[in-house]
Amino acid sequence: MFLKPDFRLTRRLPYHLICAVLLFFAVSQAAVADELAVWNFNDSDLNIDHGSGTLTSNLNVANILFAAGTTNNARLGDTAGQALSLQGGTSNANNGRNLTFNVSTLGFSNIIVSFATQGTSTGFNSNQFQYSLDGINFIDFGSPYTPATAFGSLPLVFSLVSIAELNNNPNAAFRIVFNGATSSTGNNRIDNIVVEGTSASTSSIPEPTTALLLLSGLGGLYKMKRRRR
Ligand SMILES: [Ca+2]
Ligand SMILES: [Ca+2]
Repeated sequence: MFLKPDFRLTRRLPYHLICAVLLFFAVSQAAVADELAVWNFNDSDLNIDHGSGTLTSNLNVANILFAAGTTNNARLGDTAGQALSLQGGTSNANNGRNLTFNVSTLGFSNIIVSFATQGTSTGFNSNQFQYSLDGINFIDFGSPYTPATAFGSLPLVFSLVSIAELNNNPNAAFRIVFNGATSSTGNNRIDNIVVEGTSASTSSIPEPTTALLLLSGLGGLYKMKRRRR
């Protein structure tokens, strides 16, 4: 004996529910963030690995090194590979110096910066994240952070969604100012720096009128189907 699917059940599905599901998918699509810039350091350099942007540092060049990385915050299938490793330097000369990344956010909003980090006991233990609207003047964002002793599985996340001036800004820039190192070889590792945002093309949640049109259109289709029966 064969089991027959009960199509009556499908017919009874209220079209409101179908519309709600369709709208849910439309809005979900809107929430998808795109990576504007990713540095995975797997090729042991400061050149960007996905997207576009520039990364510079005023630490002594001898103290800008690379060491084993992590998959924490890795994107687009990146492997752990290498991570950036920044040392305090002779006489802790690198305290107060920084890592700066310039990333145009043209066409994007809801900017979020994240990265994985870890530090040794004598490495930089008081680091300030900053952002810039003009690429020249930097503004503290949040309190200084102390890196964990291991990368772990959760990245540091700085949500700049509330800073509207960072949206669609060709001069947007971000900076980590390092402080608190107490030995020349004390260090912080950083891996998988990601700048992401919502693109203009996917950020448009249907306006009420559009949603209404969608609903009435689907309603019409449903009625036509019913009349045919
Ligand atoms: Ca890496
Ligand atoms: Ca690279």
